[in-house]
Amino acid sequence: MNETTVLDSATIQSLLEEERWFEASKTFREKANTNNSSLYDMAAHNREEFWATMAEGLDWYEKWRTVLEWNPPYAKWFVGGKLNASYNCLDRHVKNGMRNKAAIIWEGEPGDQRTLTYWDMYREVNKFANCLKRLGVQKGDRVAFYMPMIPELAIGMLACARLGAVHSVVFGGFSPEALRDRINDAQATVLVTADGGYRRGNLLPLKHDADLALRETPSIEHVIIVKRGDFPLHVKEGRDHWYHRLMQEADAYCEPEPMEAEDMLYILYTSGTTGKPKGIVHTTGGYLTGVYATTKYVFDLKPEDVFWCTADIGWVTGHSYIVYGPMANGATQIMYEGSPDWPDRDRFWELVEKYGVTIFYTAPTAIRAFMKWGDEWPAKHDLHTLRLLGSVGEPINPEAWTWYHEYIGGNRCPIVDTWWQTETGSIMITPLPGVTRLKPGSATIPFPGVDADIFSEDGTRVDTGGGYLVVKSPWPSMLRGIYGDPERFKQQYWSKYEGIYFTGDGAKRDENDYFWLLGRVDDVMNVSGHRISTMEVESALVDHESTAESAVVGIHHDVKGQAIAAFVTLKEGYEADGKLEKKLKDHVVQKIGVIARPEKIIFSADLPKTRSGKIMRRLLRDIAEGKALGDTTTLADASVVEKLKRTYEEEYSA
Ligand code: 7RM
Repeated sequence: MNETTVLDSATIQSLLEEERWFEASKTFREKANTNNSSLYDMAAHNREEFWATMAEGLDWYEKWRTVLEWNPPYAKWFVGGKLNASYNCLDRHVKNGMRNKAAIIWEGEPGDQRTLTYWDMYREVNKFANCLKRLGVQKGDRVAFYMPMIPELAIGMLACARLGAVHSVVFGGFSPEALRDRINDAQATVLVTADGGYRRGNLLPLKHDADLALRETPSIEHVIIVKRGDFPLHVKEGRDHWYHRLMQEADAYCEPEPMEAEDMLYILYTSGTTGKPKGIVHTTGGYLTGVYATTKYVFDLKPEDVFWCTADIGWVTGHSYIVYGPMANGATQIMYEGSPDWPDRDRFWELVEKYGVTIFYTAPTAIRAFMKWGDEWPAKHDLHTLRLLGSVGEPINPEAWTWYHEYIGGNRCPIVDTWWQTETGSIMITPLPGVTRLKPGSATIPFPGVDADIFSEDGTRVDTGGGYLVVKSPWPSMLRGIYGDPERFKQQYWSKYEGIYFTGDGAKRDENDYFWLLGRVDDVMNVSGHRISTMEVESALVDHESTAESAVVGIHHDVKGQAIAAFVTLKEGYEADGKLEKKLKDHVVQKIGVIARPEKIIFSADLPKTRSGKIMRRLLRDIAEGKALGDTTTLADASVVEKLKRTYEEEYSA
């Protein structure tokens, strides 16, 4: 790594350079689902034909007439085609000799276990679809879910898909207000919840919280309660139904509804920068094609694999890479209810060993926590079954990448750093592990058929260096809109460049045409006219032996416009003092250059994160500029930022 690049205030400067290459072993490449350039070549030759070939991996009742109709910003894929997502995830496997293959190996936080085969899932989904039907749910109706990580969540979603009902899953850690707003926006008629769930040994009283939301959700006619534990709750006669009671009386088979490819499959809310959450809309044929193809080729998924995506199903990662992608591929997977540090910091590695996990997909925030906790936790377990690792959710800095590669992957497993969004539906920029050589910290190149590019402010292509990440052509799993808000859809994603999807992320392209994600463009700092990405300064800090995690923000500075403030979480055993502060500043200067020297370093035991684990720099900016805190409702733990604010004020008011 060294200092680079000329200054260009129109784009984002890229200052860090990573020079190491990694490649999958010869055996891995020989056995990989794809190990040459054929998919890239096919897509480069004819993108639509490539996606049509991918769609042929699904079962269709009727084949499409037209692959793509594109009226920017509205795309229709596989027009005229008919299919059912639940059929593709279940029936076809049951019919093809996989009836007794494990679909979901589930473990609860307290240690309880269940294994559901494809036949079990098929039977449960059919019955639950009949329960929903009996309560009046029809094609197109919205069904909300507010659930812990238990198999019934996947069962419920697939039951909706079977009927053609639209699911809207609200993460179980959200507040009653957040649930209420999302139910009302979608006008859901049924809510599926549970008595509760376990998190770090505590009980999440889901039905109790749902009841608070239900005071102000007039569209809800029925509530279904799954019994997870023995959590006290109130049952409202007529409205509330126990899942197990309904299931006792349900018929065993429910004919899957043949859906138009463009019929809605689900809505998933994602919090935008301003207040009101956006209901991202995904449809059936294109979405399923995207998640099916990426699961198969990015994760190199084989029938014998044990796949574990650690995300909660309440996020898009769980929708695409627990429910639809792996199940459309007939995968065997692990589903775990709880947190990685309960009862101890090796819970994940215990599970990997116990179930012989072969493919492990998690987020950088988790990897940095593992680093902070120390190598001794994974070292207690035999992780030799792992053959492929994945990362998603934030840029993974080279230091964390290297740690993951060595201590979890035993220097043996390729790492797929997968860039995508709720809006993109499936993975967009990623290595194919049997084909693409890896550089730690780079998500490498676009998946075949994905027309991603980097633009400068005026819409010209950035050949090498930093700019805005865009997608120039439609792709099958792209969002079809924001539920009930076409104006916001256009404004948010399609107004920066005509007919081109704007991701909101910054990225740079290196001399090998590799993409490096630089974080949200709203977070980019401007120091003396130089646009510097948060990610690169954070990477330089985490590169220091003492630092586990960091978040940097630009704060007002009379002379420079902005100065850099860095929040730093130290690894176990390091002391926060003035000496270390100076060392860290010098380290950034040495790695990047004097331009990136942080003005302030603020040591903090925790950083404010969203409930899906992404650092919220906006709030750190408020703290460092001494302002009142902005909206904190999407935080995982609001006390972190309150505490940080108090410490900061004490320190800097003196
Ligand atoms: C899957 C998911 C989307 C935002 C996205 C980025 C960031 C996600 C990566 C990443 C760098 C990655 N959906 N992001 N993956 N940044 N490298 N591999 O996270 O809708 O919740 O978030 O997450 O900023 O725009 S999401």
